[in-house]
Amino acid sequence: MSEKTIRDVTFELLRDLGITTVFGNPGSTEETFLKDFPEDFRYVQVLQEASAVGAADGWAQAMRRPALVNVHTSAGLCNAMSNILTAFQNRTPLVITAGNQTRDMLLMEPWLTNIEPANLPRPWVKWSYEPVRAEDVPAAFMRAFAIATQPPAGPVFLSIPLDDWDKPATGPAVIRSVSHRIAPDRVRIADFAERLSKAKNPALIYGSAIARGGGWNQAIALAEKLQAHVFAAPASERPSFPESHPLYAGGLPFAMGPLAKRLEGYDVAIVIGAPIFRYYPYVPGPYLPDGLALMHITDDPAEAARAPVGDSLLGDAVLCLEALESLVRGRTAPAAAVNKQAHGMAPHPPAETAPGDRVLNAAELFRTLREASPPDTVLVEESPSNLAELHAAWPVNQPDTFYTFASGSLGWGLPASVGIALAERDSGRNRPVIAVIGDGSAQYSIQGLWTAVQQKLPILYVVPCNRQYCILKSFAVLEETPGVPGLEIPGLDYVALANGYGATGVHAQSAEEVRAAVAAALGRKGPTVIEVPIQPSVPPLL
Ligand SMILES: Cc1ncc(C[n+]2csc(CCOP(=O)(O)OP(=O)(O)O)c2C)c(N)n1
Repeated sequence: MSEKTIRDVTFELLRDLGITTVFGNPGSTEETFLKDFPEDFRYVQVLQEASAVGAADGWAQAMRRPALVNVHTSAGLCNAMSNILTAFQNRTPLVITAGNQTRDMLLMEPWLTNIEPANLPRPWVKWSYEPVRAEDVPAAFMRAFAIATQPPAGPVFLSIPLDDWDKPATGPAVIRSVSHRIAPDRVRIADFAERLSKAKNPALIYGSAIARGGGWNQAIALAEKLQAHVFAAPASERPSFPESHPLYAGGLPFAMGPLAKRLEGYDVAIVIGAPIFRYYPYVPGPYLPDGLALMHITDDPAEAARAPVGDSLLGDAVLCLEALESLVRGRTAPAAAVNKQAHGMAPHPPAETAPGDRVLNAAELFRTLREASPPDTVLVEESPSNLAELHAAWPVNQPDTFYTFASGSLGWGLPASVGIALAERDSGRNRPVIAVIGDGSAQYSIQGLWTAVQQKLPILYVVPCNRQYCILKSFAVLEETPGVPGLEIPGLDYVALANGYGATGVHAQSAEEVRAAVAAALGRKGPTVIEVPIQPSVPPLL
């Protein structure tokens, strides 16, 4: 027996693994873990668990490191679930922990018992576990870290009864390292390269795994060697290719029929680092146009198995790009000029407004925002109906300057931008962070603002206020479901909400007011929320 407690040994393990930041919201079942919190650790306090996981996700992505989150038994875990689901689809390595009741009482299920801790977060974690013995807690953390960081990366959950922490440890923790990238099968990648070399008109479909792996240069090199058009995979959460590059053809639509139509004329396509395919509305049609052969590279066997079409190869997106680039035969003839299309949604139709009562439309707002913000600004997006306008006004041309969520579960962007801004400061990059969050979306994890204030993070939140769930109105047109209640959201005052959390709240209506508000926000030490009314026109979904 060592003199050390389970807590001592676990904190030593975390320190050795480089995990010294804990995002959390505490309860009585976690105080035994947090007791005598070590001075070299940092506790990022968050007021609700969805925001804790969102902030940890943003930080982990922007730091390219796993993050630790501590939430309150089953209650906190339930609050956290929407953003755990998102972290799973974002492929973000998170170790999420919660306390549980005292082992002596668990059998009779006292207050706060997490009665099925391993089941509760499933299926949105890669692994969930409550150690059978207190002595197993440090090794369970090591296993959790290994699973979270190995491909495909993602969240894991550990439940720890509150009386485990002061028990004696059996010895020091065993630290291990694991690999983070899987190399492709050599024979199969050579075959994929040959198929690309022989193609008359190949298309490259790049997914977020390339961006996560830091593979922009490799992505450009393959496209230029092949002189192939590049599409962003539908509803990509991270761009993997410069959007102003002459070979960039835009984002693929997120529905079957339109996606297949967009790929007409290509004979070979390869999806690298994305699912086949991330659809949203059901628009029947073939998966692929006639005559198109599809290949798929992913580091996730389940994603490969799920694909309805295509031949797959397991491997890390960036290692595969490098291998393909060295194996393919280059083309000298330049690719045909691309007919570029904006991402996802169609643009808003022009709205009729009376002169004198002019509010900006989404396109005008985003153009103004882009002009008013520094070139290296990091943009976080959660503004469902305004995607086409945002991507048109704000082409992403530098790596790691755009983040959104892979899941469609609202409430990620606001807290994620807190983690991303914290990472900008921790990494010394110190780029400005602007988050465009719809007036509906901003409500799901609004208390993330408090953490931005407490951490003195100079995030600029821009809330385009159309006072409705606009995208659901677009959906209602497509699905032919008139008369749906609950699509208007009047009466929200984002200036008051911002001030209530200690942030600076500003109302801006004209382009000049937006420009002035952005300039003032960029000079502040803490967060600013700019509420901007926009025209409430409803765009077609596709
Ligand atoms: C957690 C969660 N709840 C509900 C929804 C359904 N939903 C999708 S978009 C949307 C409206 C978003 O409103 P807003 O942010 O104002 O964007 P807009 O559509 O008006 O551009 C809702 C409620 C969701 N996606 N996620």
